[in-house]
Amino acid sequence: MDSNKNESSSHNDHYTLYPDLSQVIKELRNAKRVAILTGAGISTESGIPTFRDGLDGFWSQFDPLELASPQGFAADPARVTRWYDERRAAIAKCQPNPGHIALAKLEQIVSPNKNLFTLVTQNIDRLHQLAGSKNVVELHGSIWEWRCTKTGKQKEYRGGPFEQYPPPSDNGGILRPSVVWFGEPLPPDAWRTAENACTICDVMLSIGTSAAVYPAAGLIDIAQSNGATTIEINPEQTQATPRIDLQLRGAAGVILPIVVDHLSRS
Ligand code: BJW
Repeated sequence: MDSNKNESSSHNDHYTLYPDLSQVIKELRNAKRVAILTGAGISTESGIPTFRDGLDGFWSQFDPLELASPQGFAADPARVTRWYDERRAAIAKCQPNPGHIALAKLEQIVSPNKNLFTLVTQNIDRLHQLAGSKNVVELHGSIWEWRCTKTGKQKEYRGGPFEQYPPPSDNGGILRPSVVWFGEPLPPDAWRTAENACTICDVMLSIGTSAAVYPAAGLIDIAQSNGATTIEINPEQTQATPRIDLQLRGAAGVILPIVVDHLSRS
C-alpha cells in the first residue's frame, strides 16, 4: 500500500518536473511509427565526451578541421589516426547507460516485430547496438570500422591499439576510421533509410544532439514538415528548440527510463 503511494507520488513528481511529459506519453502511445535521432549527449553518461559542451567537449580542445576533415587527415594522417585509435580504446571501456537501455526497451514496446521504430544515430560508438537496439542507422559511420584509403575495403577492428600510425592496410595503403568527416557525404543507404523513417514517422525524438550539424539536423525538419510531432530530450536548449513541439529538459539517462516506465504501465 505504502509502496503504491510512493509510486504514484513519484509519478506525479515527474509530471511536475517535466510539464510536457503527459503529452509525450500520449503521443508515443498513439504513434504507429517512431523515429529517433541521437547525438553525443546520449553517450556522455557512459563516459564519452560530447563535441560542443563547454570545456569537456572535444571541439573545445581540438580543432575539428585538423582531426575530423579529409584535409586534416591528408596533412597529418599519423596524428588523426592516433587520435581516433585512442578514442576507440576509450570507448571499448564504456558500457550503455540507462538512456541507451531505455531506447532498446522503447523499440520493443513500439515495434516488437516490425521495423516501425528507427533509431538514427550520429554516434560512432555502437552503444545502442550493445544495449539491444535492433533497427539502428549509423549516419556518421563507426569507430570500429577502418577502411583502406586505396581500395575502400572496410574491416572491423576490435583488438588493441594499432602498432603504428597511420596503420598500414594489407596492400600498401593506409587505414582510416570509417567515420564521416566534415565535407564528406553521409553513407547513401544510411541517409536514405533515415530520411524515409523521418518522412513517414508520427513521432520523432531528438535526443542529446545540439542539432548543429547537417544534414543530420535537417531530419527534424523533414519529420515536422511531414506532420510528425517532434520531441527534444536535452538538458540544454539547442538550435532545433525553437521549432520543436515538446521538450523534456534533463539528462537522457534520467528522462528516457521515466518515459519508458510510464509507457509500459499504461
Ligand atoms: C545531453 C546530455 C545528456 C549533454 N543527455 N543530452 C548546412 C548549413 C551549414 C553547413 C552545412 C550545411 N550542410 C552541411 C554543412 C557542412 C557540415 C556542417 O553541418 N557543418 C556545421 C558545423 C555547420 N556538414 C558536413 O560536412 C556533413 N557532410 C555533408 O554535408 O556533406 C555534403 C556532401 C555531399 C556530397 C559530396 C560531398 C559532401 C558531414 C558532417 C560530419 C560530422 N562529423 C562529426 C565527426 C564524426 C566522427 C567523430 O566522432 O569524430 O560527427 S562532427 C561531430 O558533430 C560528430 C557528431 O556526430 C556531430 C553532431 O554532434 P552532436 O552529436 O550533436 O554533439 P554535440 O556535442 O554538438 O551536442 C551534444 C548535445 O548533448 C548538447 O546539446 C548537450 O546539451 C547534450 N547533452 N549531456 C542528453 N546527459
